[in-house]
Amino acid sequence: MKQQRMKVKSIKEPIVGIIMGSKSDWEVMKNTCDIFKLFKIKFDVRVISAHRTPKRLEKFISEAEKKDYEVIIAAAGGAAHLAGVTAALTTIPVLGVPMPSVTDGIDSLLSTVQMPAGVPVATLAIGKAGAKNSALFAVAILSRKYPKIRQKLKKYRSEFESKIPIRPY
Ligand code: RP5
Repeated sequence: MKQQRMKVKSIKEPIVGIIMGSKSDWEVMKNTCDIFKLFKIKFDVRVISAHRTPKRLEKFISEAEKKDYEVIIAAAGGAAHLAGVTAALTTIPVLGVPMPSVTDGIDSLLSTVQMPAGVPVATLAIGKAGAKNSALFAVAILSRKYPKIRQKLKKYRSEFESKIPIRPY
């Protein structure tokens, strides 16, 4: 049987979409963007709310499908349904980042993580750690397809390890 060659597209165009429910989420979510900048991975970042701007969400998802995004990161706080609704509208993998809120983000975490079986959202930690890890998780996904990203991720991990002190004082 003839082997099919997998077409790996060039990564000059964004392959990651980052959406957040409010401008007030930016302080946390800029940490996600900083990681992608470090890896020189292009992304598209927007304020989109599942309940405040549902039409904007539909439009974004249809563009993401057309542009063949490989991952979408969705951050929201409170009764956080943005990641779940996004996952319902596309088969592009969705990573959810719960934003800090009036209950320290516990409401956001539970709203994002507790997806009933069938439409998954891979949920990261609340706040800054989740924001950074969402990007690193996306980088890990992309690294399976793009060898340059894989090399950079390995370098990043080894530098990360070398910065951890041996003693706490
Ligand atoms: C959510 O409501 C947003 O994701 C944000 O975390 C939270 C509060 O939004 P603002 O009232 O600050 O706009 O939809």
